Amino acid sequence: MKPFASHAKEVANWEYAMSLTIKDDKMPKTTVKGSQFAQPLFEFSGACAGCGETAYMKAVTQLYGDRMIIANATGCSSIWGGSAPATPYTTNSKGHGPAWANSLFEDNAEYGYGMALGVKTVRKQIAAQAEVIVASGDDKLVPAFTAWLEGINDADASKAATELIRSVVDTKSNNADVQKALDFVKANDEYLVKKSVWIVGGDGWAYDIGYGGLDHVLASGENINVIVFDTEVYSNTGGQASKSTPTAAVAKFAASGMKVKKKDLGMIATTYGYVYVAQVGMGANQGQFIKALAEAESYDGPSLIICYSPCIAHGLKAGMSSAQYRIKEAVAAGYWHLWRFDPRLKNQGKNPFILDSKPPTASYQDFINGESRYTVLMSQFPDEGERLFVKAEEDAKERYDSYVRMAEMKY
Ligand SMILES: Cc1ncc(C[n+]2csc(CCOP(=O)(O)OP(=O)(O)O)c2C)c(N)n1
Ligand code: SF4
Repeated sequence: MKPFASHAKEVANWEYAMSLTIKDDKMPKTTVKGSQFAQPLFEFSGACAGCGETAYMKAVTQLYGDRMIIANATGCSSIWGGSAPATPYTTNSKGHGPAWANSLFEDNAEYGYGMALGVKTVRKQIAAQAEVIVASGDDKLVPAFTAWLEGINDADASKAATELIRSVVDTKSNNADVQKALDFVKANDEYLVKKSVWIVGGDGWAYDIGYGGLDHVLASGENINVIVFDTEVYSNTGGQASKSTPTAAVAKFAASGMKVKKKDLGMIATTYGYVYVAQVGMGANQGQFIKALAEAESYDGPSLIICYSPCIAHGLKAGMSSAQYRIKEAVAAGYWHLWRFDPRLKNQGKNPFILDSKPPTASYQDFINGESRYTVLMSQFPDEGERLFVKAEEDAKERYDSYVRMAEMKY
């Protein structure tokens, strides 16, 4: 933090920057480069500097923010995402931006599921009214409503058709049923564009306390997207161990190091066969992350993306400014693995599991020695540290080997 006066000269630069227009139509947003020309509808969050969680959310809003609905589990993401009276979520020049809400820690998946079902129900009702309008044969109305019905589940097509509908929806009709239908469409205008529902939260929510609900919602087959910011601890309440905390890491309730292996939430979700799952690490492979986002969002079913998120609770020796670089090192050391499971590939006779991580090229032990959540164990309980550091590496290798086996399966 610096006194405002020392930054006053930046006001003119800010004003100039704000006068520039967004140029997001030069290349597809689903590429790394294209995504970064799009306007983030998430800015100025209250997270710790370098927080691994927020960078993911910023990118999601660049791709889908103008039609996003977010159900946020309690945790850091509900604090940096909604530190009243301000919110980092914002709108574009058309006034469109994410709709955001936070219910409880324990019911967030169900909360987002309800939102998805609610949106689906209203859109079905609009579709029924649109059919009445099309059946009337009214030349002025039919093209717009036909276009909307045809593109109802396509984001770009529904956006274009929504503009057409808005240009004719105030037409007065002598047909009472058509007039009633037009009134209904106008009253529910905000649901015309296809929505993108995102259920987000931390590992304490997803792996532990909200897991029953998350499992229920993934099993439902509904078209929802889930993002888990995996900091491997309950960050917001000061770093308690969750089922995501890896062997040997020291956390509250695991003061002499976590004794058991990290839960593989992603692999559990793949057992349904119809859930899209990805494990990503932005700093290790931005392309893989953006690809996973686009695949998850376009999948007409449940999707789960687990994002490795460095946190102040990790005690990075290189400091939080190295957070993205640490993700890269985590993947190189075989500490974190990148993969995707796309059920659509099965229909093409292909293996749905794609291992994006290469075999480790760096030392696992060097990696964990870069974080005080591990080194504190060695200094306080050296014997236990020796044992658990070896086990931690074995556990990570066992996990990677299970992915290799999945990737080699014949379909
Ligand atoms: C049922 C319930 N238990 C505990 C809490 C307290 N609580 C609020 S946020 C939080 C930690 C969240 O951790 P995580 O889901 O990992 O998210 P992070 O903060 O790491 O992003 C806890 C324990 C709560 N709000 N509700
Ligand atoms: S405690 Fe961790 S997850 Fe929470 S805002 Fe800070 S860096 Fe991010």
